[in-house]
Amino acid sequence: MPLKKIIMHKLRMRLKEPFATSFGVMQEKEFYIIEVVDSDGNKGYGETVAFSVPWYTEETVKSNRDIIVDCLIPILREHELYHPDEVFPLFEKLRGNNMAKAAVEGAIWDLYAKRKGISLATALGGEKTEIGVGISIGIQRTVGELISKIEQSLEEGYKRIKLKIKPGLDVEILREVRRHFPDTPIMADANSAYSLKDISLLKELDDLDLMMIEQPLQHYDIIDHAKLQNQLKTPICLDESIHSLYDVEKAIELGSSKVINIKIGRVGGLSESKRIHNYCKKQGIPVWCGGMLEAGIGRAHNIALSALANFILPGDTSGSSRYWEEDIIHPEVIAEKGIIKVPTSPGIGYEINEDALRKFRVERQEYQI
Ligand code: OSB
Ligand code: MG
Repeated sequence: MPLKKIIMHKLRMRLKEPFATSFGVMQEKEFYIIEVVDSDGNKGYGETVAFSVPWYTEETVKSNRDIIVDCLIPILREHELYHPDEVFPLFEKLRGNNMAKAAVEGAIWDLYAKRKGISLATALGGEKTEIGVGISIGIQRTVGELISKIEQSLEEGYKRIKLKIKPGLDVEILREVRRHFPDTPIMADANSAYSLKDISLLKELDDLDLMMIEQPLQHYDIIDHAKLQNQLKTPICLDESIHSLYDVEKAIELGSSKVINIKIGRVGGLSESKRIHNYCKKQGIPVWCGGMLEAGIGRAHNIALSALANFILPGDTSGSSRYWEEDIIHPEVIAEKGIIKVPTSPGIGYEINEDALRKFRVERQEYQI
């Protein structure tokens, strides 16, 4: 693949409404669109998913930019690539910074698929033509507001409802929600807000018939999660604790997680996501694709990955209009009755909306390869 240059577009976009989790409230999203251009004029796109503040993992928008410019682009200058699977081992020499690595690798995957004239989903080995999706609802001010958000999401057809919880805003609220929606597939995501000291509270969640409880304990932990899983019927799903296939192997071996949330950025890219998917499939562990409040390019990558067979559970990739008045791709991602059609045109299958890109762009830098 004759890579010629990389263009980094820094964008700033405002969410339709604030998104509240146990770690904080987000209203604005800053990120980079990574555009890889080859000498034939083909273009591949990736999106950085770290937030401005390191409260989900240690990476930030700035660290993503610095690692890409100072470390990853120089590596690309030194190596010729034939297949995107070669990117992960090249970047593996550098510790961590998975979201920076994934954004660049994702752009190269898109470029590769476009050069081949196949969809990214097909390039990854995806078989599904459509994917089922759920929605993640942030912490609300009142239970009434939460109930109406859930009603609205169910009307829109989302296949499962994920609710963010934190200490003090958990069991009672979920009980109330369960009373209103006795049969709805509901899960809870704590974003690491609890510890084993909260075991009696966490056991109360076990009576609410939740699909799973996502990342209740410390953000790197797999030991305490195993202890907790031993005492719960409800499956635990790890999110923050999973940075690699290695982490998945150990978590499954220990019994820390019966379901895995795969986020492309968190695990360092699509190649590693694929390996995790394949391993979980062999182990009989269902996976789903998590989200990072992505704009259209990141969403498109999530959709392509979710076309792989073992993405059995609905993911967090809702339609573009979930977070954005206007997305940066054309067409926008549409979730109809909780279903997104996997694009069949080459690469990610969505075009950049150049007007929207210019509108939200606050910075543009080019780097020769
Ligand atoms: O834990 O999955 C998470 C959003 C930001 C940070 C972490 C998480 C989330 C979500 C929403 O749950 C995912 C999305 O809709 O993109
Ligand atoms: Mg989560």
